Amino acid sequence: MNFERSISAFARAKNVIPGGVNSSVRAFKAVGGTPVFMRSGAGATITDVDGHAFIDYVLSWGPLIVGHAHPAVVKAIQTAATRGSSFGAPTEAESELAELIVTMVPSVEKVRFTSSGTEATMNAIRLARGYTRRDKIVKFSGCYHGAADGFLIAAGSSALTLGVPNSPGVPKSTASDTLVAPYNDTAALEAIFAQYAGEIAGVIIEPYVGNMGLVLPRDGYLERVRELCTQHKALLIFDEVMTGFRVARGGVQERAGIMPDLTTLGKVIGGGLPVGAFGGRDEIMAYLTPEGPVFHAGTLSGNPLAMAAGIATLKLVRDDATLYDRLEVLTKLLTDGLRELFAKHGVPHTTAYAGSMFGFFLHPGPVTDLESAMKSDTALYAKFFHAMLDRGIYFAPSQFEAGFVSSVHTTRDVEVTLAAADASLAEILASAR
Ligand code: KE4
Repeated sequence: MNFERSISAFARAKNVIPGGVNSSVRAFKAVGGTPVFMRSGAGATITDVDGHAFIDYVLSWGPLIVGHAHPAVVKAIQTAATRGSSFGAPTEAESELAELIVTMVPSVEKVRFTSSGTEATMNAIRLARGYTRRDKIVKFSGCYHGAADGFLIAAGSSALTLGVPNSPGVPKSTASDTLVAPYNDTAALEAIFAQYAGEIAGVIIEPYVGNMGLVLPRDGYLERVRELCTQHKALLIFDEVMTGFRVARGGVQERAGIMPDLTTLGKVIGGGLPVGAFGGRDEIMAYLTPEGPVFHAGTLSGNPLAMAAGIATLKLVRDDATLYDRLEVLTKLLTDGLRELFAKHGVPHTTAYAGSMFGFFLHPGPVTDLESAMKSDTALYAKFFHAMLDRGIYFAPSQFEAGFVSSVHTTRDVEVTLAAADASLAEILASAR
């Protein structure tokens, strides 16, 4: 494929934007080459500035569960825009989206909106600290909770890809209040609670991890995390920014039947526009200003256009009774097909899927945490990514990300994807001989 317009667009961008991108993972550092500049999306397809169309499994890193430019979402945004874009005053749209979330997410009784997932997790942590009057937070290596200082310790996603899981610029004083344990390791978490009993305000976890690649919890792991938080009166925070409305209508907490104390959300609830949210039991959320003492604010929190896109998306999710069954069937078809092809071509691999999320590592596995995820053959992943891109398939430009399927992906899309994967693997392995 000829990417000449992306190449010139990238050169232009780098004149005025550091690295030419506004979010690091987009820079293709993990896979090499020039980042593809996109022009439009429609349904399951995304088209770049050179006119190449791709079947899109990135879906803006998760938000587009009903695909690009869904007519109901576009109409909702257009209608809202004719009434003005922002008021800095409460609107009924915020209550409507909040009601949809409260109805569908089991543990959430009250919810506050922000403009990104990072803001949601930042504020959830402040709320946990204010509510418990404790300072320490536990996170898990390889999990990513956004670009706030306290999370950039052993962080996943592009922090991991770019080799800065502990970013410069984070003060030691901040890092000292973030404790890190390996995911899927109950003994390590038990040891942290034993050492810091009474100091831990909260444990924030991606219940299914999407930011190491997709890594699922061992049986009983999340239940033990819940028990330890209850025992030590620390708040359990499910960071469902990625898994919310993705692995089930009510996220992991519905699928696993585990109730966190706080939940952070984003991506799907904005339907592609900037929205984050944090929510939980009323008695905890009541600690937020102006009722309580824990401060929260945001100029564009609850923005009318973003609310309109989120409402339209969540109504589609709410009213489509078979959506999650269909998503799981299609995602399983894709994941099983990839596994068979990796085996056919003798490529070491392990795969996983849950709801409409999927992932694979080019390593025999099992992959249960960051240490095992890091054993994946990232050089081979980069070759596979580009071979698939050349065949019109857009996978995540990093091994340490998850893939996503939408309600408008079809069995035909999966067949085309698997045929491209077969040809890509054959090409890569032939050139390696
Ligand atoms: P944002 O601030 O990017 O909206 O959300 C941060 C965040 C919080 N929690 C989880 C579980 C997340 O996955 C994210 C953001 N996810 C990445 C994808 N791995 C966003 C892509 C990017 O950084 O550009």
